[in-house]
Order: sequence, then C-alpha cells, then structure tokens
Amino acid sequence: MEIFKNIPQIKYEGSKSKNPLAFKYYDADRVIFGKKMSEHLPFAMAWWHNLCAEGTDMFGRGVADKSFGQEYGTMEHAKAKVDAGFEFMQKLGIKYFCFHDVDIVPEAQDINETNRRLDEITDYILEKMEGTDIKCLWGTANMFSNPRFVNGAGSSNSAEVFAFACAQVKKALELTVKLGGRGYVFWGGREGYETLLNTDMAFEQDNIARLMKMAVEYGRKIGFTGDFYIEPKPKEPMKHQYDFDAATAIGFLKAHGLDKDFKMNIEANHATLAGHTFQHDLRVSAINGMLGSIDANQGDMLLGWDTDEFPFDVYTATMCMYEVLKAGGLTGGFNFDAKNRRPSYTYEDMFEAFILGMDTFALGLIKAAELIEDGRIDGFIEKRYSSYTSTEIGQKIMSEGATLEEIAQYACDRGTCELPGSGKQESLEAIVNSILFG
Ligand code: XLS
Ligand code: NI
Ligand code: NI
Repeated sequence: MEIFKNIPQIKYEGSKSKNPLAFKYYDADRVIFGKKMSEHLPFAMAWWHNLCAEGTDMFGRGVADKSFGQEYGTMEHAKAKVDAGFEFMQKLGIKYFCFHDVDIVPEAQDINETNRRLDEITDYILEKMEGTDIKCLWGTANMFSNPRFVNGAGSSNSAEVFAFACAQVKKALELTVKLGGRGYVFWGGREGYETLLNTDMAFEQDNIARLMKMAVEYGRKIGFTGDFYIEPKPKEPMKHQYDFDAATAIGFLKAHGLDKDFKMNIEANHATLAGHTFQHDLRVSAINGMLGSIDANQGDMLLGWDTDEFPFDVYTATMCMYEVLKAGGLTGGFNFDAKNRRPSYTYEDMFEAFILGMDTFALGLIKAAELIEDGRIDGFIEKRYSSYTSTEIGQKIMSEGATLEEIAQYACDRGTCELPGSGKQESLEAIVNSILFG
C-alpha cells in the first residue's frame, strides 16, 4: 500500500527546474573524478528523525503525523514505519538507512521482550531489503533515552546500568550484522557529567573504553568487519561530554588502544557546537586516517544547541566535499541526521528536505571537484611551505638528526628574521567565490 500518495519518484531535472519535487543538482549517474555521484555520496536516512520524530519540543507536542495509519507503540506501527521508510528511500533513490535499536520497535519494560521485538522487526526489514539495493549504513544502541541512563551508560556510576548498556550494545551489534551494516556508532550523549563534585572522571572514561573494547571483541567474533565509529559532540544533553570533538575522541581512542577499530562519524552541527567549523573536524579526522562517516546536517549559528537542520549552506558543503575528496572518500556515508523544522510537518516537507540536503551536497561535490581541478588553492598551500624544501635551512630542519643548537645557530648568524609571507586569505576566498558563482 502506497503511503506517500501524491509523491512521485524524484528525478533529476537540472538547475533550471522549478519543480520542488525534483533534484536540481543531484544527478546519480553523473561522473565526477571517475566515480558516479551516487558512489561519492552514499546518502542515508536516519530512522529516528524521519520516521519517528513528530516535531515535539520542550514547549509543545508533536505536529507531524508519523502514525502511518497505525496505533503508536504497537508492532503494527513499527512495521508501518518500515513500509514508509522503504517507500521513502525508494522514491528518493536513497540506498542506506541508520537506526537506533529503539527507533525500530517500541521499547518494552523487560529487555528480553524488546529483544524479541527487535528480532521480529529485523526479519521484516530483511524481507523488505530483498529485491532492492537498500542497505544498512550503521546501527547503534540508544543509551540515552531510557531513565536508567540518567548518569550515562558506559560512564554510569551503577554497575547494573553498565550491564544493561552491554546488553543493548550486544543486541544492536547483532542486528547491525544481520542487516549487513557498514558501521556501528557510539554517540556518547550521556557519557559526560554535570558536576565534578560527584564524578570520578578517570574511572568513567576507563569504563567507556572497557565497554568499547568488549564491543569490538564481540563484534569481530560475530563477523562484523565494518568500522566502529565515535560520533563526537561537546555537550547536550550533558553539560560536559567526554567525546568533545574529533581531536579529543581520537586521543581517547589512542590512549586506550582502540584506534585500529574505530573511526570518526563527524556531524556538522556537533562540530559547530564545539566551536569548530565542520571542515575542521573533518580535517582532524582525515589527517589521523579516521574519517569514517558523516552525519550531514547543519546548525543555526544564532542558537547554542543541536538544531539538526537539513544542509542548505553550499559553502560548508563544498568545503566538506573538498575534505572528503582529498581523503579519498568515506568508508561510511552521508547520514541525514536532520529533521524538518517543526512548522514543516507534511509528508511533502519530508521529501523536500531530503531533496534540499541531497542537492546541497551534490553542489558541494561539483564545486569541490572544480576547486581541486582549478589547483590554485592547492598550489598556494604548496608554495606557502616551500621554504622547508627549497632553502638550505629548511632542508636542514627536515633532515634526520637536526639539533636545536645548529638550527638556533642559523638564526643567530642571521640576526634578524624576515616575515613569513602573506597568507592571502581574501584572495583565496575570492577564488572560492569565483568557482561557486562563476
Ligand atoms: C545526537 C546524535 C545522535 C547520533 C546517533 O545529537 O546526533 O542522533 O547520531 O545516536
Ligand atoms: Ni546530533
Ligand atoms: Ni548524529
């Protein structure tokens, strides 16, 4: 039964099209740098925002109807969400989905009953996957909504809560493997603290690592060959979250010997909450060989929380795709961890939001490829550091066994130092504009 009745198959019509239900830039088969757009941009639908969230906020109830004709809280409703999700993805040509355990079934009082429901629904999802090219991008366990996680999951003060976190991670890993997921995500939403007056920070961090190590061991044992991801976020819901940003999370992984199995899942809005640009956290991940996957959304610079908006900012998308192209692509994909604004509550809005997001990233890809092909930015960067290869003192600094004394001697022999050369920021920004706007 068709759920989104008035929505046709979404097609590429080109940038001149005025049809709101058509792609203007996302042309799945267009080849850029030898790869189809659809391969550069493995887009994913986030189950939670798209099929579950009804636009509830701190001050008001839901406004979007996500019942899909069934009673909330029932397995019939869970199945209707699967039907809606697959129809939605097929109409948009989206090939991946991401889920939390409790997005796909109503959570029961007893975890054993929840697990039984999870088995049932994933059988149904598998059935739906057959005959389509839709796959799972990543799975995760929601270890932040249930009241037992009030003090965190791996970082909880309660050993009993830690055990329930293990049970959820174990099950979510099994489901991810069952659905052929490429990755498994840890987003430490409540892994943090409110006050150090009641917190043993070292103990909590060691315990998070303990949980992650057990997850890696178990995952590998049951045949999970994909990447584990940490999704950094500095705050919200906790005041201080341990996975503050990419640099912090990478340091944590290295300190605990987890860096071989983990990569980063970088969310744009989380990077900006940490006071960075999206591009910054992508670059930090990439230079550490840990750029795995992306939660594609954007924040509002006037607001201090995770607004999870659909990507609209082409500058940001361009610089994101510049990082992704330079890194040789993602092992994961682009998950629209994004939701419609509360007043955009119709089915049509859901499609138009994805069209906006997909077109924004398609434009970003096209423009990033042009920037790289143009070569002026890369050329400038290369020249900017050339004193390390083209001058005698530069070569000496870079040589094996260089000592502080001999390098210092060079400076003293010179007596005064020349300025390091203009950074040319405005000139480079003008290049970006000329490529973006022709
Ligand atoms: C919340 C996070 C969350 C993760 C998955 O801010 O973005 O949605 O992506 O748990
Ligand atoms: Ni988020
Ligand atoms: Ni996210």
